[in-house]
Amino acid sequence: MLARVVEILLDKYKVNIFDEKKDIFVKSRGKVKNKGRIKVGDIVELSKVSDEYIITNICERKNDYIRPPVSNIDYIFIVIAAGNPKPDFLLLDKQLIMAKYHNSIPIIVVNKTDLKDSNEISKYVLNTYSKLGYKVILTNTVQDNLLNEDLFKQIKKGSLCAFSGNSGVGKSSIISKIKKDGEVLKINSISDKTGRGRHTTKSVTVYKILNTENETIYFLDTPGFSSFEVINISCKELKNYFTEFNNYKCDYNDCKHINENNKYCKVKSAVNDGNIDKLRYEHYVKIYEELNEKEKRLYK
Ligand SMILES: Nc1nc2c(ncn2[C@@H]2O[C@H](COP(=O)(O)OP(=O)(O)OP(=O)(O)O)[C@@H](O)[C@H]2O)c(=O)[nH]1
Ligand SMILES: [Mg+2]
Ligand SMILES: [Zn+2]
Repeated sequence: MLARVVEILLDKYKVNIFDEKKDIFVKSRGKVKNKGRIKVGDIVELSKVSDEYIITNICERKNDYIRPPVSNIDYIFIVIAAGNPKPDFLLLDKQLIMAKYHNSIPIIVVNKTDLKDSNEISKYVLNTYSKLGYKVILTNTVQDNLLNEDLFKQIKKGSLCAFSGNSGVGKSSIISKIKKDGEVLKINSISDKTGRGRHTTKSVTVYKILNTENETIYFLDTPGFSSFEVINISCKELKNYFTEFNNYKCDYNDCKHINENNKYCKVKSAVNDGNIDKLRYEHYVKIYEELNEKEKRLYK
């Protein structure tokens, strides 16, 4: 019998049985545990042992995220706040890279657009990222303009949508606004003293949401993070994750777009001419250097 893992508790798992559409609690067999950690999003095989079901196998994953710790993600909603906390665009770019690596469809959500001074940030994100082909949604949970219904039409039945982003950007708030069955999530109250969250989400939880066709889709609320690393991608491959570079043909085929002379590097001259966003380019260089350092340490 197949089921989806929807919550991980101390010593058991809550799973949603595919055929019966109901949730039950099960334990796992030691052997499966050694195969790797069971994650929310996993599809698992259940077998009946005496009177109870146990997890006997983890089915092959479509993708396997470390941060947030989830698997089989179809859509990843990358949430930033237009203020409090101040948007971290390096973190956004890193998450976009990992979304592409994992073959999930990224959707950028700019939350807290009710805050004054949020306009400039909204405009920057719209201008920069829509142009690159990313879907951008501006929203806030204070007024009533929620994630628009159009979006729900696009999301296919049974899809897994994970919410990702640093602590306090409003992931849990957005999901509780969307949910129609009235269940309220624990919302992070940011402590004035430390600027850090007090009721931050501690584990991944799945919520069933109905799309406009009344079909079930799954929203995964995940714990926020303060740091994030690009992994499994080499510094050489990194440029393929910045699709805006593809429009320019540098004189050298293996141009890194870093130390090369502007005369030969068309990407660098596009940055100078304002045709490639400067901040995006700076993040490319920064992530390149981080990956390069890591590789040097590995092969030393
Ligand atoms: N002004 C404003 N505040 C918001 C908005 N959305 C959420 N907040 C507030 O932001 C704080 C953090 O919200 P959460 O939903 O807990 O944030 P989170 O991303 O789930 O945080 P973690 O669980 O720690 O990762 C709370 O005090 C919310 O009331 C918004 O649109 N506008
Ligand atoms: Mg939360
Ligand atoms: Zn170049």
